Amino acid sequence: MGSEDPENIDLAALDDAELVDQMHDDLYDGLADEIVTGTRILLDRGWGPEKILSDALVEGMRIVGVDFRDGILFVPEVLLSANAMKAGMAVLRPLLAETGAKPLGKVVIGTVKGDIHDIGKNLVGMMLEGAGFEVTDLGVNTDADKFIAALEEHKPDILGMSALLTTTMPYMKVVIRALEERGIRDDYIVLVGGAPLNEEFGLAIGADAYCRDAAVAAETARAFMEQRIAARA
Ligand code: B1M
Repeated sequence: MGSEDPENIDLAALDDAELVDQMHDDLYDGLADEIVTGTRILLDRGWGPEKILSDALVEGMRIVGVDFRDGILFVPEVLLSANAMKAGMAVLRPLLAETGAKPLGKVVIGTVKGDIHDIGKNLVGMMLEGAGFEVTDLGVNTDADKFIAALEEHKPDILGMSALLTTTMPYMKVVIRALEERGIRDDYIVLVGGAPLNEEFGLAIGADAYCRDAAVAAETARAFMEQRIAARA
């Protein structure tokens, strides 16, 4: 596959497994148009958005991550891959967010200070919208003041924080401490996630829960929200 000119490949002529493999290659090569086309073809073939996300896009990004770690890919190439991933996610977003129901609760989410990784956070936001939450996304490199200003403005039920770097994950504790100092920590359900975190870290910093992936984030948010609604009744 690698040596074939992607412009000469008729994606629609590939069977599902070949198309998913080709999409991994196209994500690796940062080909956003091809990722959009491949995503649309899989949707037309009846694939659900969650399956396309996990099998074609997230798995493709995992492969990129391995070669980034091993020094085979560098930041400019990985940025192109990230753009291609986002182009595919943009096609799926309205399908994942389709709910029609009254919002279950509100979420404010952001990637913490010093960290510009946003693909995972964006995915979590999409899945939360799909689970019926109204989501305010603060973007990347979010400091404690910005989180707190957003909590005051939007009055959410849940605060979500994302970190992808071992150097930025401790900043989550800084945000939680800032909430404690203001006496507002218990006003919010605090959920954290990101590849270098684990459950132990989540508990150690005083979050309510660590969420391994976007699906778990949506399930966890829903479970905490149901408890909160029951406690109000
Ligand atoms: Co970066 N990067 N990166 N990077 N990057 C990692 C994270 C790294 C593991 C790569 C590696 O070495 N293998 C490594 C971190 C090592 C470490 O800290 N231990 C790393 C590094 C070192 C860096 C730089 C320092 C590189 C450099 O400049 N020398 C630099 C840092 C920049 C900064 O932030 N200050 C950097 C830059 C970049 C790019 C800009 C090129 C690009 C980001 C583009 C973007 O996001 N717009 C990038 C990328 C793409 C990656 C990898 C390859 C992929 C991350 C990703 O999008 N994964 C990543 C390797 C990897 O993770 N394997 C890597 C797909 C995504 C769907 O998964 O983000 O884990 P993930 O999200 C999941 C879960 O974690 C969870 O749900 C998501 C969906 O299922 N989750 C949450 C995430 N957030 C959540 C929040 C929640 C709940 C669940 O709240 C409730």
